[in-house]
Amino acid sequence: MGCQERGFLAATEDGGNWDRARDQEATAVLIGGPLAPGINGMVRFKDVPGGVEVFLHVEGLPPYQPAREGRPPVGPHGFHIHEKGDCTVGDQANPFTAAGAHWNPDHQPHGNHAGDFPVLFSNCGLATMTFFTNRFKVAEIVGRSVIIHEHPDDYRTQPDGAAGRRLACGVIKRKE
Ligand SMILES: [Cu+2]
Repeated sequence: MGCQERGFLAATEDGGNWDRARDQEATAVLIGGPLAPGINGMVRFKDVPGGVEVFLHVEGLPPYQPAREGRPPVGPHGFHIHEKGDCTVGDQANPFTAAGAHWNPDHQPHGNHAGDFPVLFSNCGLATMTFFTNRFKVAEIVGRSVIIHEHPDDYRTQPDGAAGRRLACGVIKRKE
């Protein structure tokens, strides 16, 4: 969607005088699966003028490993919204496939999915990040999931950025 169609600039210049009654917040608790059981973290989504602010705090990410012998590096970690709010582990060797594909409501190529997010940089296992996206409002993502991947996202391989297996999953729930 275009910036003007979404009213992004107008909303920002408005200095925060938006419809507060409709603002929403959601959270997802990230829990590591069998490939990275030490991961735990929290993602918070907050409606702001023109889009959503996303806050992330996660600990227990695995140590960085450089690419070798044709294997991609471990970290920085691909991070996305996936379609389904189902963090069933399933296959221990290839967990969290129940979360489905990347959330991509407007049928964009990977790299421009509404659910494509910045990669996570681990600092001795800790990553914190705050960013803005104008691609959705909180109400659209409640009931979906966030996934942390083993490998970096290259933002061009279709349909998943070659980010590899799924290390952690969290269901996005409306904040009470
Ligand atoms: Cu993903």
